Amino acid sequence: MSRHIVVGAAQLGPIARDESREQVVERMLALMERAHQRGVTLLVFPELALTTFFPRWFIEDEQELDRFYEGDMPGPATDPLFAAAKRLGIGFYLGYAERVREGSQVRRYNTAILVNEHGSLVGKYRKVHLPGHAEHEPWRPFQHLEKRYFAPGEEGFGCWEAFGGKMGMALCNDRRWPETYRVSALQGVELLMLGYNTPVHYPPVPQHDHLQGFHNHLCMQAGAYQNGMWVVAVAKAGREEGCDLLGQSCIIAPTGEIVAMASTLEDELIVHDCDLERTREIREHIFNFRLHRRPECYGVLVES
Ligand code: CDT
Repeated sequence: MSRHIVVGAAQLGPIARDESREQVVERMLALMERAHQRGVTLLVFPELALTTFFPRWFIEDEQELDRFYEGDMPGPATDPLFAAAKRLGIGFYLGYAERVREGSQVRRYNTAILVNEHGSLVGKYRKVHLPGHAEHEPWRPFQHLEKRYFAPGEEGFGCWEAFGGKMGMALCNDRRWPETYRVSALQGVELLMLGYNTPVHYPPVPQHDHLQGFHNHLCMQAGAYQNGMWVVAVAKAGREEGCDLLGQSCIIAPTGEIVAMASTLEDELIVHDCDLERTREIREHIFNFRLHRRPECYGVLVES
């Protein structure tokens, strides 16, 4: 028995600070069209896919900051993505900066949504692990102010039934944490989608810069294998406003093998025909949670 889903990873090259939503959406629509031609029914876009990676700047002017967030999803600029989903019969995962009014407060999240092949919202995920710092640190060549510009997601990791399988969502830094995969797998997730923006230079520990590509794949291949799930990881890549962002978007099988990988730092589509039944090769054997897990020995994981 097999359960196939043709998945595309739509890597984006750099987005300039003054690039409009319409310009970015145009690029995304071109990738959707190409994906459709290759039989893709689920297309994964990066984290904060609609704008430049703005946490690299300390922005004091609220109005200027708000330019990078979406109030409505879909809104006038993003509606064409939903229309294309419906027209082409292709669902998508999209990362964006979300601004919502909660009572009298404005809250901002680093968010991803899953939209189905009819253009309807399936689910929303708000980033759990926010990296970086909250205050301006002028010693850095560029900032990483996610802790300032976003509130951490409170709902945690979910599992959404769509595309004939069980889908999970995460965002960027989440991929480095084993809990992301395990909490998702325990809910039955068979395919985890995640978008990322990863600067090649890490100012606090620059001696690791040459390991960025290795660490990227290391954690995701381990997460895929140890939890028997497909992982679709999609970069915003290339030199963006003077900051180099890692590429190497990839699709990883439940065996931990990379089955497709981007080879440029530009807008690029990679595709793989994923059989969701392959999760069983791992889940019914080496990592059969029911037979072999010992949660009674793991208490410290949630107590500390
Ligand atoms: N976007 C994001 O989460 N980026 C981080 C950069 C390293 S921490 C400053 C990442 O984990 O790739």
